[in-house]
Formats: sequence, structure tokens, C-alpha cells
Amino acid sequence: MTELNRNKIFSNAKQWILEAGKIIREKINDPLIVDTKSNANDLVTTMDKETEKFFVNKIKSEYPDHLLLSEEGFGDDVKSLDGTVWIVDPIDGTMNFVHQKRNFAISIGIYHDGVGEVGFIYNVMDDVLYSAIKGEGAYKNGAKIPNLEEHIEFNNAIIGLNHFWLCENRLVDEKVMQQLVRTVRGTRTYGSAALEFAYVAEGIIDGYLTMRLSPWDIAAGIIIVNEVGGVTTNVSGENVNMVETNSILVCHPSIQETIIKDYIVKGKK
Ligand code: 2AM
Ligand code: CA
Ligand code: CA
Ligand code: CA
Repeated sequence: MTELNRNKIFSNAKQWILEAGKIIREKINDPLIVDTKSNANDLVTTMDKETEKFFVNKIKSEYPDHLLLSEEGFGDDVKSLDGTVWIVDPIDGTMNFVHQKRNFAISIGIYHDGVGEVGFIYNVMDDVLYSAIKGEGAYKNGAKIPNLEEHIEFNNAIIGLNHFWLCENRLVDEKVMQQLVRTVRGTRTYGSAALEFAYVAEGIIDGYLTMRLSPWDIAAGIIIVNEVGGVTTNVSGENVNMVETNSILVCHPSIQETIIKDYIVKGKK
């Protein structure tokens, strides 16, 4: 991708994401139709679908040869990252959107031949836009986010994770994960994977651990976190596959090995 193309894509995507966010804010108190997907707590609303269609229309009219991988099914059937692919989550944190009317984000990651080139995570209600262009650093509302600290101690870390790790589960012995929770300084559950990535990039949490995410949950976050020196793998330490679901560990590099070896591998079922 040439620098000229990339900069144009960045400015278009930025304009569209801000526009979509403004529409959501204006309609935040309008009546919603809430449906469920894979289970009773897996929600989708008219706003998720309308916002996704907004991006499909913008992207397809400006870039007819680009592909779109998106959650609600209005994009393309994307099987590989050949060419330019926009990976879009119109509302990440739909449960927060429905129950809290805040703490949700629009996430867009733009990949060219498998390489993450441009990423945006937009905290819609707070009007905070995280962005990155590969190799050019990460930004929060236009201000450069500093690189992660050189070294952190695991005992001083704040880790994002949800209760599923602490309940009986198929992946890891919950007793071992309870030990992780007791060892670190604190844990947080924000309910938006994209925002958890943004918070790792900002350094306000030091890691985020989750069992199963889709490409649209992580596509932008990986690009943004990478720019400040954070690392993303699955929970076994392997590279993520951007056209499949993955477990995810995104964190400061100095705690990655501890989390994988002393907890995930040790507690593996
Ligand atoms: P979503 O709101 O776009 O569905 C919630 O803990 C986080 O996990 C959100 O980022 C949510 O994205 C994501 N997630 C991924 N798969 C999910 C599922 N099946 N049900 C609920 N949330 C899911
Ligand atoms: Ca969803
Ligand atoms: Ca999501
Ligand atoms: Ca979503």
C-alpha cells in the first residue's frame, strides 16, 4: 500500500467513524429493537445493523475493490486477507450499549495483504478516538500515546478479564486463574474488547485476557497496541489468525511469559 493511499484511507475512515459516532449519540435515547444471537446474553440491536450498513455504503462507494469483514453480515464473505480488507465492528460492547448507553466503541482495522495498516477505536459517548498508522505511532484524540514503560512487575499489573476465567471452564483450571487474580494488583472487566485493547495501549491496564474473540473485536486493537510496544497472541502464545476466532492475550511484553507459562499452561485442562 502506498503512503498516499494509506493516508487517504486514514482520513476517509476517520471522517466516517466520527460521523457514525455522532449519529449514534444523537439517537442514543431512541427506542431500540434488541435481538439475541448465539445465546440470551449475546445481543444485537438495530443500531449495530444500521451502523454496519453505514460503513458498508461508505466503503463500497469509495473503494469498490476493497473487501469488508464485519460482524453483522452486511460485508463480504472474507476467507483471506489478500488485497485490502476493512475489518469492522459497528458496536463493540453491545451489552454496554443496551444497558448503560456508554462504554462501547466502533472498531475498524484496515489490512493490506495481511498487514495491519490503519486502526481506529472510537469510544463513542466519550468522543475519544484512538488511532494508528503502522510505523507511525498510536494516538488518542490526535495526541501521541507514549510507548509502554520499559519494564513492569507482574505483581503491580492490572489485568482485564471477565468472570468466565474464574468459573468452571473448559480451557484453564479456575483455581489457577484465581491465583492469578490474587497475585496481580487488580483486575477489570470493561465489556468491550476494543476498549480493553485501547486501554492496554494507553497503559491504564497492563493486559487483557479473553477466551474467544472474532477478527472485528481485535483487528484495530492489535495495530494500535503494536505501535506502543504491546504484544498480542492467543493464550498459548501463538500468532492470531485474523480470519478465524482466537483466544487473546494482549499485554505489556514483560508479563506475557508469566501469564502464559505460570497460569495458562500450568492450569491447562
Ligand atoms: P460485541 O459487543 O461486539 O459482541 C464482551 O465481553 C466483549 O466480547 C465485547 O467486545 C463483545 O463484542 C465480545 N464478544 C465476542 N463474542 C461474543 C459473544 N458471543 N457474546 C457476547 N460478546 C461477545
Ligand atoms: Ca456481538
Ligand atoms: Ca465485538
Ligand atoms: Ca459488535
